Amino acid sequence: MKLTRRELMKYSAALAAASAIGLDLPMPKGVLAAAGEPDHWVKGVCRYCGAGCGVYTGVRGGRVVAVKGDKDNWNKGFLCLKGNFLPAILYASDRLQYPLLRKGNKFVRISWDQAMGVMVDKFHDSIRKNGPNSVAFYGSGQSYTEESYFINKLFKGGLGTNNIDGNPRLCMASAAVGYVSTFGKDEPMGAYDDINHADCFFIIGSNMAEAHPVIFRMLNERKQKGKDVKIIMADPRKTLSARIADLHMSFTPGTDLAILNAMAHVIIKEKLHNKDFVDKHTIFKTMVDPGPPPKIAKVTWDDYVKFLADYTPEAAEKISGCPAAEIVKAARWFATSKATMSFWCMGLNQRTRGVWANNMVHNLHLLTGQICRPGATTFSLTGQPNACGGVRDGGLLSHLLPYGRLVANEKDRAEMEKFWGVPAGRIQPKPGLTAMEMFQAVNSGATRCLWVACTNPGQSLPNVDIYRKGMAATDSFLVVSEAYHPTRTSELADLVLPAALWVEKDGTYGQSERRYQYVEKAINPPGEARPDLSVMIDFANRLMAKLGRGDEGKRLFGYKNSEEVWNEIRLCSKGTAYDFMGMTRARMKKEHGLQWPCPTEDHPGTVRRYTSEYDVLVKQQDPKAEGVLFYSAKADNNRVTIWLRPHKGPAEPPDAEYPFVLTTGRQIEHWHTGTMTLKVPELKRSAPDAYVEINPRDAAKVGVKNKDKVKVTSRRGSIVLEAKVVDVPRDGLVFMPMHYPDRMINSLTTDAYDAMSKQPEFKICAVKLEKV
Ligand SMILES: Nc1nc2c(c(=O)[nH]1)N[C@H]1C(S)=C(S)[C@@H](COP(=O)(O)OP(=O)(O)OC[C@H]3O[C@@H](n4cnc5c(=O)[nH]c(N)nc54)[C@H](O)[C@@H]3O)O[C@H]1N2
Ligand SMILES: Nc1nc2c(c(=O)[nH]1)N[C@H]1C(S)=C(S)[C@@H](COP(=O)(O)OP(=O)(O)OC[C@H]3O[C@@H](n4cnc5c(=O)[nH]c(N)nc54)[C@H](O)[C@@H]3O)O[C@H]1N2
Ligand code: SF4
Ligand SMILES: [Mo]
Repeated sequence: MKLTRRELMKYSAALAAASAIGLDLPMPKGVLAAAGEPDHWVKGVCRYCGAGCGVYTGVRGGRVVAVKGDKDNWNKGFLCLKGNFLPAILYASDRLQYPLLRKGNKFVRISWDQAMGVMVDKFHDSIRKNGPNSVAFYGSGQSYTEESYFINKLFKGGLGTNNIDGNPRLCMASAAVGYVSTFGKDEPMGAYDDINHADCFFIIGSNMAEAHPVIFRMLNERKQKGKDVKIIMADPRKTLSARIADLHMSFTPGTDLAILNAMAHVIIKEKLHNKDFVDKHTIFKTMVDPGPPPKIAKVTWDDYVKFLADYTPEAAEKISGCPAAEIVKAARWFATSKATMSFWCMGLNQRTRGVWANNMVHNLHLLTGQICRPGATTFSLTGQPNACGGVRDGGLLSHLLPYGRLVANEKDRAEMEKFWGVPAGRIQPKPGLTAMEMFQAVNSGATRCLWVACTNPGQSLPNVDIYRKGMAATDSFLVVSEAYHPTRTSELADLVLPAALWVEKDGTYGQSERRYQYVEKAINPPGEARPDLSVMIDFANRLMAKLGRGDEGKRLFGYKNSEEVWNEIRLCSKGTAYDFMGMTRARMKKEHGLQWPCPTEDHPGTVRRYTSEYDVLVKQQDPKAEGVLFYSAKADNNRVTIWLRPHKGPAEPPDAEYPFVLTTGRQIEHWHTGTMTLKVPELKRSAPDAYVEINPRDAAKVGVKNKDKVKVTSRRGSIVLEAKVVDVPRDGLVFMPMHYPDRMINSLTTDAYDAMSKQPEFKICAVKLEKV
């Protein structure tokens, strides 16, 4: 079956564009016909983005031959381009089938028993000689919840090290810290259903049309049906998403903090704020000293108003280049609509002021009371399919413990030690290494053994060349669990473990709207590839035995299957703000996703949190409560925080020598490092190679035409790519997609990171351009 690029783009445009509303879009013609009719369908979830579309996988003779969208799930049967072409990723010719051990410059096939033996010896040796903090695990927002929970328990509860972090540190850390610092607990309070009720959408730093296409489809549908619906899009590129906006605010990258404060300024000046809501539910805070430890002071409404005085729309225009009149218009629409919903993604999170930017979006909702009503909500779009479930909720970050608990909190540690049945004092009180610190520690030799699973840091880390050196070094031991080989990380490994992929194993995903969904196993993995969970259990038991703690190992890590892990996870969430005791495996198999809190088996799940109308936990906290109760902010008497956050620019603004800003991100066809989607012929044909996107005015200045070769150089490296001259980026900005393993764009990006979330600034660095 061959689809032309035109057919493909027509299909994806039809899905994304407003004109498609109401159309039922089946898979492009021919996909099914070529593969044959499935003999049965297995319920699951798409492998890719955090939108979490429900899918059915069609199996014929033990092979996946088709997927179709789940009509009974939130996505109503729709899938985007990537979702529709999922089967091909299972059958790529570079699927890894056997464990491989490095011998000099070569990899040799070994047995699983040998592989586990080598790995256990290395970790054991390192722990014995250098202590548990000499080993580390780098995980993923794409692993199943059971996998992430298990490995977190092994490292923090079994081995006594907090050196366990994951790629959500590159992705959702600023959103998570943003929710926690404003509301006291992580995760959005609203749901996709709010799209159906909102009259105004404020979308900042998200290219939904390409990165969350099926959510974008819902937005389009709302826009078609609601004549007065307004869409504001704040992005320095006029993206595919921005084309449907009523107001596209463009600005110099890294200056939107000034715009957000100016919107608050306008709202208060024009008395468009909701005084009752502010009085009843909020307090004001400012950071007096960043520390560490940070010094925070409570301040007053008057202090906030005074603080905002400098942020007139005109002042913000000077800083950002965004016209003052647009800022005023956006502020008015935001405040006066019946219900306003905000979306954001990496344009805010991947910034050295990512947490502040998140706080400032929340500020606007709190100031106007545009929250906790249908359509009124502040909604962070999640990137990966299980960044919420496995990593943020499950606590696979070096400062977290499961379900809202913190490593640094004595009571939380004691609670988890008791729950896990490990001695008091086992969980270390100091947060472990965050992603970038972990790879710095690999470089310095402080981390001797690193296990990387379900992520490809040898391509996806910022300023990647310096970290590749550490990963390749022979005196450290790098284990990579991968579905394919070679990747830009597995090529550096000492030991490569073959992983079962997606429907070759079972497990739970937790997605953007607090929706948990179960992926059922549909087929067997190829060769000797195994589910990561089974490898983790094997490793844990062998290592504990070698450490002389075999009995403890059996007690803590003696699970027989993922359901046993899931049942422990449910218990671990019980009584917390996450409570999903009601999500039994049997129920998850039947239902089409459930949103937490879901405390009992007869509970339908929670569409909106923190309001008595929808959230049972409100009355549990206070039987008399009516309406909004931010029980997440117990420490502040259920009051959430409006933060005074000043504007601060990026770590590396352009200058005379490096006059352009480089931003990086996504295309609709491909997923991250391309290991999966570049193996799908249709997607590869449609988007075969990286390019540098530059607008016609800048192209003329540099003297390049469309398709000319351009050398792009930052302070860290150079790359030569074809120019794509299109009027998408604003003046002074160029863009590159991140998906191509033989085009290492991360040789250029900066590893400067946000002091609070430790998330790097992938979105902004300074470059120069030369025609080759
Ligand atoms: N097709 C596809 N979809 C995906 C993924 C994928 O790899 N491919 N990955 C998933 C993952 S893990 C993630 S995290 C998401 C990411 O989803 P998005 O964040 O929506 O995608 P990006 O392309 O990374 O960046 C979004 C936008 O940020 C803008 N931006 C750059 N600088 C600034 C700034 O200073 N301010 C503002 N406001 N905006 C700025 C860029 O111009 C860009 O259009 O996508 C998910 N979905
Ligand atoms: N320049 C630039 N760089 C970026 C970003 C950016 O915007 N710009 N965005 C950042 C963000 S938001 C993210 S989320 C990261 C993503 O970066 P990565 O996580 O490094 O990218 P992926 O390609 O998703 O890597 C997942 C790997 O797991 C493998 N895999 C798939 N399924 C399984 C499985 O079940 N088990 C195992 N063991 N392996 C499996 C895949 O083959 C793939 O190699 O990239 C970050 N890097
Ligand atoms: S929108 Fe995301 S979850 Fe849905 S089909 Fe596309 S990639 Fe998969
Ligand atoms: Mo991400």
